[in-house]
Amino acid sequence: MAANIKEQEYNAEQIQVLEGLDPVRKRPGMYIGSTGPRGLHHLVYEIVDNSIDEALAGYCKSIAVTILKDNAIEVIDDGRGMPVDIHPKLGIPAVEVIHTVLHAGGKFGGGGYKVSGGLHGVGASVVNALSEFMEVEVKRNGNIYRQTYAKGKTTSKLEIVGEAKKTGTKTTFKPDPEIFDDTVYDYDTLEHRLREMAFLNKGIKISLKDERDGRKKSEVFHYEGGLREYVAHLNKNKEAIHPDIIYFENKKKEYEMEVSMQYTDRYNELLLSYANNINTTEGGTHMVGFKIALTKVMNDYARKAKIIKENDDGLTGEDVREGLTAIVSVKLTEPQFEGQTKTKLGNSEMRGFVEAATTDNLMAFLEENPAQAKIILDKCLRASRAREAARKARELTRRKGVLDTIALPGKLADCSEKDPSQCEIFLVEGDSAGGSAKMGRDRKRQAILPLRGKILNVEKARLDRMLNSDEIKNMITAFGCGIGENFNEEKLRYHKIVIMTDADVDGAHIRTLLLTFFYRHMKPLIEGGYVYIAQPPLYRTERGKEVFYTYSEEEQQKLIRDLQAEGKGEIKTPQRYKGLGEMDAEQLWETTMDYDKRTLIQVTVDNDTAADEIFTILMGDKVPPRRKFIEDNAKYVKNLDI
Ligand code: 0R9
Repeated sequence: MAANIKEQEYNAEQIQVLEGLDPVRKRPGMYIGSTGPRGLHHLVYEIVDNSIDEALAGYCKSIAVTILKDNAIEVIDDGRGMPVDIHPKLGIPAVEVIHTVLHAGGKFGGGGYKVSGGLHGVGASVVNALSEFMEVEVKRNGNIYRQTYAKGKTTSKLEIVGEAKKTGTKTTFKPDPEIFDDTVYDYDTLEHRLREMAFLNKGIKISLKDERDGRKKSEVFHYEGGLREYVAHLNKNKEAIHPDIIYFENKKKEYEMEVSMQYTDRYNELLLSYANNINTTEGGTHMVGFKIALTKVMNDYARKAKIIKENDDGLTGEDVREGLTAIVSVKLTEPQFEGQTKTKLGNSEMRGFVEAATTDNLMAFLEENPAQAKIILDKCLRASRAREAARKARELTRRKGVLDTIALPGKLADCSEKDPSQCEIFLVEGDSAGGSAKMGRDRKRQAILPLRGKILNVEKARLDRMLNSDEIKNMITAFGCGIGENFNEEKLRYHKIVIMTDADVDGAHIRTLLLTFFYRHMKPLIEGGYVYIAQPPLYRTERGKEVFYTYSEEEQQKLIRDLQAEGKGEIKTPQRYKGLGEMDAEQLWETTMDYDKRTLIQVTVDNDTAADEIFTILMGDKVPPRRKFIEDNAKYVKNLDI
C-alpha cells in the first residue's frame, strides 16, 4: 500500500494491547535512545510523526508546533482527530488506549497503517510515560473531547468540553525533569527536523513557533516542490553546474520512491537517504540500488554519446558522484532497519526497485537534455582523470616510500606503545610548540606531529593536489589507515587524534582546515569518535609558590575574585598565553597533555546536512554566506584573540 492511498477507516478493535508503561519510565533509553537532548527532542518527533501519518493518509494539511513558555510542547493538526470510540475489550476510549498502553497504534492488529514514525515508533504512550503532564484535545463528531495524563497514567476521564465545527487533534506535553537531564528545547534542532519533514513530505504545511521569553520566533515550512526544493536548499551556497534539478518518482502498491539530484562544482558528494522519513545514515538497499544505477547509466550514456570509447575503462562510482547532491527517499509499509544505529535499510526488494526506476528515469533525462548531459559527463570525466593522476602520484610516492607505514614522516615523534587503543597523536601547530610537546609528552603513549603553518584547504582541491601537500601526506602516513574509499579503521595507529592549536584566529583556522580534511576524506575517524580538540590554557597566574591555569576569560575573572577574597599572599600579574609556543615542555604537559588534568573535547557530527553546510560555507568560495555565518555565530566563539 503506497503512502498516500487512503486507508480503511480505523476502529478501536485494531489496537492490540501489549503492556503498561512502567517499563518506559524504568528504562527510557530503550524507547527513546537517551535521556539527553536527543531523547528530549525525540518526544516532539513522536507526536509530529502521528500527524504526518495522518497527512500521508490524505486527511491532514497542516501541523503547528509550539514551544510554550515553560518548555512544554504543543502540537496541533487538522486531521480527522484521534479515534474516541470505546475499545471493545478494554472498555475505555481508543484515545486513552493510545496514550496509556505501550505499542498501541494503528499498525498493530493489521489494517491500520503507519509509514512515518521515529526510529523507535512507539508513539504517544511513551511521550505520556516520560511527561510530567500531557493533555489531548480531539475535535471529532462535532465535539471537543479532552483528557489529561501524567507519567504514564490518566489524570482525568475523557470528557466532552465543547462543540467543534472542524476536526483535528491537539497534544500538549511537558517532559518530566525526573527523567531528562535538561528539559530546555533547542529551537534550531526542532527547526532542522521539521524543515526536513516538510521537504520529505511535499505539500504538508508545518509551522514552528517559540513562545518563550526573549526568544519569540516563528517559521513556516511548506514545500510544494518537496525533494526538488530540498536539493535547491542544500545547494544554495554552492555553484550548480547545470540548471535543472533532476527529479523522478515511482509508486508501487507496497512502496514508493523519489529521487532528486543536481551536480555542483564541488569535489565532494552529498548523498542523503531516507526510509519512511528516517535519515538512513548507514545507507542500505535503496542506496545500493541508486548507486549501481547511477554508475551504469553514466557509463552507458557516455559510451553511446561517444564521450568515452567503447573499450576504455569506465567511470567509477566516485567519478560519477563527484560534486553530486542527491536525495533518495523511499516509503514502505514494513521497513527493516539494521546496522549499529538501526539506520540501514534492509528490505531486499528496495534495491531492484530503486535501481530500475533510477536507470529508466535518469537515462531519459540525459537523452532529453543533451546539453546538461554533456556538462555532467564532462565533470565526471574530469573527476576520472584527476583520480587517475592521484593514483599515479600515490604509486610514485609509494615507490619512494612516502606513503608506506614503515617510512613514518621525519617530523613525527612516535610513541613506543604499539597497541593503537593506548596511543595518542597530537597534531601541533608550529615547530616551536611541537618541540615543547615532544619534550613534555609521555613517550610511551603520546606521539607528536608538528604541522607547519596552514594546511591545504581540501574543500577547494582534488585528491591529486592534496597528495602533493607535505602536511597532508605526513598525517596520512602517521595515521596509517589510508583515506577515502581505502580508509581502513583497523589500521589506525592512534585511537586519539588530538588537534592542538593556538587559541587565536590562525589556530581556529588551522583547526577548521584539519576538521574539513578529516570530515571529507576520513569521515570514519570522526564517526568513530577518534578526533579530539585540546584545550590549552589562556592564563597562568602565580601566588607565592602556587600556580593556577585558567581556560577562559570568565574562569580567569572568577579565579582573581576568589584569590582576592581569600586575601592570602600577593598575586603576580597573570600571564596571558598568546600561543602554545610560549609554554615550556613542563607547562604544556601539566595543562594540556596530562591525562589526569587536561580537558579534551571530542569532535562529533550530529547531523550530516548541517556539517556539510558549515564546511561548504566556511571553506568554500562564496563570501557572503561565510560573512553571515561568522556574524551569526561570532557570539558563540570564545577565546578568539582578534
Ligand atoms: C497532534 C498530534 N496528533 C496526533 O497524535 C494524531 C494522531 C492521529 C490519529 C488519527 C488522526 N489524527 C491524528 N492525530 C487517526 C484517525 C483515524 C484513523 N487513523 C488515525 C480515524 O479517524 O479513523 N491516530 C493516531 C493513532 C491512531 N490514530 C490509532 F489508529 F492508533 F488510533
